[in-house]
Amino acid sequence: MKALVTSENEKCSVEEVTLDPPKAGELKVKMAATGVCRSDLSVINGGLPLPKPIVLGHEGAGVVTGLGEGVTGFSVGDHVVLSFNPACGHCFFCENKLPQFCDVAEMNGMMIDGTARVHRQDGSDLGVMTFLGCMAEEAVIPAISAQTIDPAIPLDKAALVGCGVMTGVGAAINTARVAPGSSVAVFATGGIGLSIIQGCRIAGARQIIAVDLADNKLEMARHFGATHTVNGGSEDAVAKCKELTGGYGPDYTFEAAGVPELMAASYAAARRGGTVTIVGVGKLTDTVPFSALLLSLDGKTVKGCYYGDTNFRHDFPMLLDLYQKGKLNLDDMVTTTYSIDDAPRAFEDMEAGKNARGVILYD
Ligand code: CXF
Ligand code: ZN
Repeated sequence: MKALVTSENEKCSVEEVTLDPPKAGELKVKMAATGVCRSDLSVINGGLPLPKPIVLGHEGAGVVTGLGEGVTGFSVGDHVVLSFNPACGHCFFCENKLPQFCDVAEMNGMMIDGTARVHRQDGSDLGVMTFLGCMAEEAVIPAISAQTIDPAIPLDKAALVGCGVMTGVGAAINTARVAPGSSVAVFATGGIGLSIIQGCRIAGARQIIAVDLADNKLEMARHFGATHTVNGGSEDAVAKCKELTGGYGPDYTFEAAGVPELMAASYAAARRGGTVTIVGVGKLTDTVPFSALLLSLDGKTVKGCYYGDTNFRHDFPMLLDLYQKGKLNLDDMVTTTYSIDDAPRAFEDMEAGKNARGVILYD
């Protein structure tokens, strides 16, 4: 089968690889669609330090074509959305209702049992991103990383729920718990930021301020529910957020780019007692300075957000139900589709800021 692989000396390329059958507790999935996320790019450029060579892809949906020994709750033909974090149900985090942090195994490119299912033509092992490696025609994945969905839902839209949409909408409704009638500001309006905006809209926010440097992104932000837009290149975004909220600042602010200066701006913009949610995935060595005085005096809450604090078994079907009811717009999130052969171009388009989401489709 074909898979998109990144190696030590090259960005990424499509390779012909072999895939083992599923072992105990695993599923084989014929991929229908895989979203292209900034974290895939981070694996390529080393920002996310996963061992290479590795098959990219962690935001996907497809159809179950095989079951490993002992798998229950899935059948061949089931439509599934993949989660980039497994949920074993038994570890410390799963038992404490924090399945987004399930640590059943180390995320090091191998499967949960420490071995590989994907191999190069010479027989050598290939890792897979987040136990999935779903930028490939087929994937063998842990059953505890999959959720069945209503087969009526188009898989190219369902795929987005596997990372970007879950992360963004979850940041608004699970992490920040945006209240109806509130004011929010979203700093950076790529795929995650647009999903945060949608989450805030669904939660009933009254005022949604989108901040970005690119006017095309701000236009998209309006389309998905922003009530105000601020171009941070030509305006002082923090001052503008305050001006638009009676001088106080929004009740909730979100950072969605992983950039320290934007994290500081989202902290500065929030009103006293407000909630600042950091969703962007920055660099391990980057730091954000806070005033030691104002941290106390302004009483703001700073929350980190991983995977929209999701319990994916509950949240994937919930988001897709919102989609089916016309409340969550996934259709317009998919702005360009690519064949697997064309997938490297999706990363060029991402760096050029062209897409809300690019999606790879398979035959
Ligand atoms: C990432 C977070 C770190 C592991 C891979 C996925 N999240 C979203 O893109
Ligand atoms: Zn992602």
